[in-house]
Amino acid sequence: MNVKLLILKLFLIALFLLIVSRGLSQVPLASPGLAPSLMDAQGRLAEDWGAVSVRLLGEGMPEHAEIVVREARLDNLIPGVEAQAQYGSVALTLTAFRAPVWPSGLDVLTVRVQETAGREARFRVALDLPEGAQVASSLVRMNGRAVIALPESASADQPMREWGYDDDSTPMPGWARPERACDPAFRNIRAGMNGVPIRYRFAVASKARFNVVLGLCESHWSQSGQRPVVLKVEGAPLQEVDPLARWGRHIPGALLFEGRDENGDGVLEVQALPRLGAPDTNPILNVIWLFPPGEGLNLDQVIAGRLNALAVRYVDVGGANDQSLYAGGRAEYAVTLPPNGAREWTFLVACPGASVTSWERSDWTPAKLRRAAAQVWREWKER
Ligand SMILES: [Ca+2]
Ligand SMILES: [Ca+2]
Repeated sequence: MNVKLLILKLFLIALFLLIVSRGLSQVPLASPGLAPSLMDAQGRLAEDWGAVSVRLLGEGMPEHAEIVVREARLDNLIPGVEAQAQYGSVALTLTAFRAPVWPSGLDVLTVRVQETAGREARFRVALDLPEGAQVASSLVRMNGRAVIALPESASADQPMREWGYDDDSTPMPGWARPERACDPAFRNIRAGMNGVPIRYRFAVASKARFNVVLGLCESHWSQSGQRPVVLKVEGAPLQEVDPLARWGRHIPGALLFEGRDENGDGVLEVQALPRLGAPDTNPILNVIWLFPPGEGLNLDQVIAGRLNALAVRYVDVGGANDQSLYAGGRAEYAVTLPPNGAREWTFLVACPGASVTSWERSDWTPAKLRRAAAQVWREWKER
């Protein structure tokens, strides 16, 4: 075989593969000295807290539109990413770059829609959000961390689960080190850092009664009096416990509450709250059991995990079966575009290790952020 022809063929194959792989590859978002995030080939902006993507919904809109993601050089200088999709007569363009905001930067995502067929278009712009994300008026939060700043308040289409945490507490798997045989769920906790309450909500029959058992194991403090926790189960008297005074360090303990959906709203609320004025006001909680009502529940057996099969709910707080009350949801904007009209929104997205501030509470504007990014890259190039 002709060697030159073979080389030419191999070259063409390599070139083809390079083009294909570039066309399909993810694009990083970076700023000098900061950890990058990326937009993947499906147009999802992937961060350490999850991924956010944008699509258009509405009557006459296709269910799915092919999205083309490519590297972009904004203002001929800032490395960024641009993604485009066509939904019927509406073109969707996403542009993203990393802004060098102290200390970890933030990703700036601009969503632009343009009507292209010369007729009015009505649809919804939807931000698809990961599990546990909660849409508030100016922010989307994830386990208490502000992860997206919304340019205007969005309507939320957010399915709720039968039960889950509904708070800003932090999961800490493996935090507790129980020194006695006990249910493995004692090892994982949620903690209400900065004194935020830990709150769970369970869908129940209206006015229903339960034996609620809350499991605790303190593995940080070595003396009592540091972290008393106030435990509140709907329908039952409040109980305050200092796990060290009551059981000791690394010793799993449990408290029984005769809970009841007192206000009849079909939800049983369970909370662990800080004891105000205590040296440590970060409440912790290790395990929740909901048992049918009645006498004679043996707490030692509960702690040992031998009665889990009898429980209506068994929650390894901060562990494997823990879940947010909020399933993955969407933040939506209803839009009407006049013929050939366009609109755009700019979102601030938390990148690895950072959180965002709402637009209202920061001095940034999209233009200022872009100027700051351009300046950093100009200086970087000059070096
Ligand atoms: Ca209730
Ligand atoms: Ca747990």
